Amino acid sequence: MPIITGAKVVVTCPGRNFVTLKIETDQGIYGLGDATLNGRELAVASYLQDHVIPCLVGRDAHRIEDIWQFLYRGAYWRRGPVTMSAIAAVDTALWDIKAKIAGLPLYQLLGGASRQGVMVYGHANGADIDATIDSARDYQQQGYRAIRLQSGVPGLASAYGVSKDKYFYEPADGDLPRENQWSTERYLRSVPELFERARGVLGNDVHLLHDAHHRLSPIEAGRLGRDLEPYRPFWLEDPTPAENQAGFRIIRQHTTTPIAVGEVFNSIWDCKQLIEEQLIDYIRTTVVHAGGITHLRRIADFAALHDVRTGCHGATDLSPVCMGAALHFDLSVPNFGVQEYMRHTPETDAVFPHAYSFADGYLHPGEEPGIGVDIDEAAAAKYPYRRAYLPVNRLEDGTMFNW
Ligand code: CS2
Ligand code: MG
Repeated sequence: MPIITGAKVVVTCPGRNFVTLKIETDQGIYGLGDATLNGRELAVASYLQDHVIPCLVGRDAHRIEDIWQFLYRGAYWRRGPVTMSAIAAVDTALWDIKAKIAGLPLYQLLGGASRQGVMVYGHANGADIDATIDSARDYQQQGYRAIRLQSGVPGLASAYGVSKDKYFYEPADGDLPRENQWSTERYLRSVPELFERARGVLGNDVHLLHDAHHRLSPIEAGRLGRDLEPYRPFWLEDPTPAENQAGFRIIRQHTTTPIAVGEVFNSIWDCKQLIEEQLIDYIRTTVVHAGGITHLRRIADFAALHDVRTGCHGATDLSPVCMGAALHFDLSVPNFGVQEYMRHTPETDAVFPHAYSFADGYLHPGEEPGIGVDIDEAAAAKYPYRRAYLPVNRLEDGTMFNW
């Protein structure tokens, strides 16, 4: 059995911060886990370095479930994004080790492939509707079968998901939180026009998605969902903050537009009511923030009982280590829906060489043993941590709001 001999936390910033856990064993085989929590990276790095790693040394790396339970129950202070990201990193690294020792790509240990590839969605965005549709046509020409549309809002200086760069979207960009201004009324007027014009240009054979990014009330979300129904969106994401899971009953009363929620969730308990009352159609939890492969499989199986499919988060602030692990999960999970795919920059890809590849609108994790992602520690060392925050939002009257 492979004994854990040590572990290290690698913090690097090739354009944005990433936190990676590397667990080493007495068989010379190591595993990687993503531990990146955008805007709070050092909290997870310390949780791992100062509290988790001392407990790992000497343990049997094959005992993934036992170590998961030890870290979850043994923390006493259960759940939360920091704790569950740390547990996720350990879990992912141990699955990486197990698969490497077995000489198999991780998906083979999760039940084998359930599909030939993982359908992904790209991020079309622009300062206005015309620019957003141009961006969407670019993604369609690249072969994407699913495209998210995020456009600037007339009268607002900024809106969620609109990137300064053509392809790479990174929201955490200030060494103190940048203050944006928001108007739900302006936003609600602009999205139906975006979708009407996009459908007219892109046609009906491409899935179109949209992220409301926690900014509506349930009744506003019901109205937007109903306004978008003629354009058949694949999903409306994060329509309203999801602490109040019962609030989604109001959305369901007003629209058949599919709902996707969960990228900020970190355990099955955050989404239990949403799933069992079928208040959502896609669960967005992902490997790095929801306790790793082990817990994500539990969430997916619970979702499958209630006709809810997966739609894992895959933003640039989730490292290629998370993307690689997620793709093995996606390839195998029976109730797969779609995988988000915000491409990383060339600098990031150089720090994290990986086996996954894109073709014809699908990603595939590759056939390398393990998760098929590595870290070049010499390259990582070239990019020291740089504090960065996600923006905050205020309404036009100055009221603090949701970003
Ligand atoms: C977004 C993310 O990808 C998404 O759906 O909600 O870009 C999110 O804003 C970032 O991951 C926050 O760090
Ligand atoms: Mg989102």
